[in-house]
Amino acid sequence: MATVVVATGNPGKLDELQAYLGDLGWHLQLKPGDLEIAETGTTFLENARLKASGVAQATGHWAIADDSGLQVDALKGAPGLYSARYAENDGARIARVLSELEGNVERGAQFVCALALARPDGTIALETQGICRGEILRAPRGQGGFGYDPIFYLPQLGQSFAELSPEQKRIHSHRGRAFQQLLPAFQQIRLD
Ligand code: ITT
Repeated sequence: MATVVVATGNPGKLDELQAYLGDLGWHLQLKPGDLEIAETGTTFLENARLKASGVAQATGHWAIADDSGLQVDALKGAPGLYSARYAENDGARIARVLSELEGNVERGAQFVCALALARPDGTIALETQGICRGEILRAPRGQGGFGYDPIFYLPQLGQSFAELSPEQKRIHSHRGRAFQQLLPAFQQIRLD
């Protein structure tokens, strides 16, 4: 069975990616800890392609990468591509978004997830993007998930991403949606 390297260093993302990919019967391998691919793209898709290609070429295996982030309407799409670099840790990143939105009644936001699957030679076999719209809360809620999940609220469910079960997050989230789009192609693809 061909190996697919999950090209992320983010443990929260890794958990979700492994859960989504688990049913495919692929042999999953973690990205080497010291392998860092520069995210120099200008879009989520470009960065997902760069990470998947770079890890595939460096390891000689198929690789799947996710580039994702939070875009806040009132902050003109920030933190966007810089979501991981917006502050030092998750708590500080959440605090920065909340303080930048303080007193602002416009709370609309979306999470975006780009996924790319690269062949061992680095060429891209599959790619897609999923979006989930919601609102930024005034204070964190919930213990689950990772990253900005405690401040991202889904009005139709009345819960933040951090209050959802992993199954609910899979149905509604940007990453879950991207996976749902690629699932038929994942099931068809021959990894050799
Ligand atoms: P890799 O590049 O190694 O995968 P990263 O954390 O640097 O890890 P990104 O550059 O794609 O990944 O940054 C995405 C950031 O967006 C991530 O660090 C989170 O802060 C945030 N993010 C993405 N998806 C999220 C989700 O489902 N819930 C909460 N925050 C999320």
